[in-house]
Amino acid sequence: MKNRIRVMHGDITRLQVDAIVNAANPSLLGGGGVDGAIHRAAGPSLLAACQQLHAQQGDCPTGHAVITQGYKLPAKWVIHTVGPVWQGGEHQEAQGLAAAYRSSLQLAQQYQAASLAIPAISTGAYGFPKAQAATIAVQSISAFLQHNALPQQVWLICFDEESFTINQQALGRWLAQQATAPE
Ligand code: AR6
Repeated sequence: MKNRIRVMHGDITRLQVDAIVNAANPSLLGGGGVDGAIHRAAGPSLLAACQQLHAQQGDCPTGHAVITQGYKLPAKWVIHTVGPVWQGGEHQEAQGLAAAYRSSLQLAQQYQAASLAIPAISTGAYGFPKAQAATIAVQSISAFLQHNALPQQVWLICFDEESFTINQQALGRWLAQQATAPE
């Protein structure tokens, strides 16, 4: 179990995994940050697929996720989730972020993705404090993996050095807690 979550420094668009998660917005029509990078790397077919999903389903609410192909990306699938916008912490932001991780993992499992890469959802333009977000990410992912065989491997991908350190620390704390927890 403990080796099934790893923190990695890098660009999510370059990873040879079954599925990557996009930190999207409710319109699903692209944006800046990791969303912009994924759309650029995947090519225009991704936007067309997202437009079609949006036309069918409307806005994607916070904490929900939808899936498309990866098109020109090395990843086969892109799971688009919407994290919460940080509004001070009293607006269910923690629950929304946990739900975004959970929904993404559920779709990965449904599409039989053995390997999944997830960015630090909501910690860029959406302003979620990075340390709190990292703790929620590790807890949400581990809770899911405890009850599910797929995905086998989850990578938390950090684009900047600060996020990398913070997420490594959060994973380290969680592993230490597991080591001392009673059976
Ligand atoms: N690979 C991995 N992580 C990345 C990459 C990359 N190529 N590029 C940026 N990040 P953000 P949010 C990191 O702002 O806070 C968009 O406009 C980045 O350093 O991409 O959920 C959407 O359309 C940060 O740690 O997503 C929405 O409108 C993390 O990804 C809004 O931004 C998330 O930052 C979503 O905001």
